[in-house]
Amino acid sequence: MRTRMGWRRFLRLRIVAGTVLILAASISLGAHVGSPDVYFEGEAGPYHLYVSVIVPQVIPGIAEIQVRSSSKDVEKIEIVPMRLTGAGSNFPPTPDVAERSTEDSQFFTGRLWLMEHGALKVRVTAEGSKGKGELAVPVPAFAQRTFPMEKSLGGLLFFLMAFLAVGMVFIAGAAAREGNLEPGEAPSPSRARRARVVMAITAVVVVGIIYLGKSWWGVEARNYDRSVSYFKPPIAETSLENGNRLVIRAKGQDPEWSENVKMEEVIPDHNHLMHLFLISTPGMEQMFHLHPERRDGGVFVDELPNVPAGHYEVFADVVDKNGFPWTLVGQADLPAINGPQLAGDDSVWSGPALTAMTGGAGSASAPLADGGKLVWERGSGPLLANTALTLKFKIEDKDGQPAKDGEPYMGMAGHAEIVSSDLSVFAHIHPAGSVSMAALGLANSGGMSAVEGGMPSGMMMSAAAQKLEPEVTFPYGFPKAGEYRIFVQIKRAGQVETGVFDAHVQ
Ligand SMILES: [Cu+2]
Repeated sequence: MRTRMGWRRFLRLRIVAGTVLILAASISLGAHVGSPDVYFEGEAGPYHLYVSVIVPQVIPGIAEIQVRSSSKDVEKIEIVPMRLTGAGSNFPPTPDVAERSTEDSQFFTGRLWLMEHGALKVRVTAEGSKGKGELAVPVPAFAQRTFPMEKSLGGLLFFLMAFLAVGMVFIAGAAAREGNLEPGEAPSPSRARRARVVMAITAVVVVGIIYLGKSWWGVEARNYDRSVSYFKPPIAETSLENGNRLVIRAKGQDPEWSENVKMEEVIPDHNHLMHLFLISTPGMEQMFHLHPERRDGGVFVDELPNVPAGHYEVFADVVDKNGFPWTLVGQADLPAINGPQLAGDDSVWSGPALTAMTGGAGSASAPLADGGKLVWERGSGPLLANTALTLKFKIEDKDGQPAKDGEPYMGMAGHAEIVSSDLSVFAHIHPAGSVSMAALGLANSGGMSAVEGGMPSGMMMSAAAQKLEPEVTFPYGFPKAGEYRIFVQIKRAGQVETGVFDAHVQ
């Protein structure tokens, strides 16, 4: 009886220890590099919402959801996680009600368990005086790294294990020696001998169980490590052919990646299968935003334009068939290249090297190629890491007037690329936020099919349809403190223009 109690405690300990390992083990990246949280702005029916999803450090883990309504008439927000595509994307579990802030009635927060890796979405339902509205925010969920177990916790668990193991041996011995003695009877020498044999056998069994436990632990930990490397940014292997043809091959950091994620099956994301960024390092004086073509075998190629010789960091955005966004990362050492004129949606910027900025409020401005400028309205106070922000840029023409000749660039009012000086962060964001536009299309089409051109219906703007406002905004949160360069790209009168800002984030 006592032995069975010991067993149960031992098993419970193993379960506790296993849970601790799993919880301690994971974290998550995403569409971008080093920028896993999701910032999104969009319409839930009649309500305009800013949604932040702070992804968990572990999968399974808890995501924090923050929703801000721009109007006062939202009474209730419900949130629920679902798969982005396939079975399950149309059959949500019961949603959670987000808690309304007592200080700020337009702000709602909630916590959701994300149970699996991969392309998920959080469906947000808003209810208020104008009725009900709904939107879905794509969330790439994955493990980012493995935490080592804390030394003190490991020591405590080891002590408990040793205590239980030794205890079990003695309990078994005592049971064999004294288990069915009459009251007052002393154990005979033969019973004592039998007890020693039982203790020896128990010791062997206990050591065996501990060994099996360790193997199981090892398998779990290895699986976890594999999933961490699976979701690390895949490698963009680059080579140069025929003088100016850049060839890009994708290779996962885990062998299974290349089996699951096929470049032949990536889906278009705002008009292109791949958005390729070449950024000269370390100064970031050159930035190319190009759109390679896919060849047989899932290889991407780009006929490079004129490129100064130098070392370039390569970031290549693709979205897999399940709507999971990947940024391939690589390097290219390029000679001076003479290539064709830029065409289509391709663009280039060159300018001064990244400068270390001191934090500060107010506005900053960046010159545009036609003599106009972009003015960043930063508001008051320093830029804070891990804080939901709206990056707002006014567009002025060469006379200092609000620009009236703005046009959509690849269907949107603007594109921004945010790169940290140490290259550990790369994010390609839009006025809808840090979500992949292709994933956003899937999230809001019931996950049934890819959306035309990789844009959510209703968000694709035709160039002729309207002249844009002389301002562009991007919801975003910087993932950590440091120096950043922000490339803001807009289109005016048929020309893509890029304004560049350096920012210090605290
Ligand atoms: Cu873009």
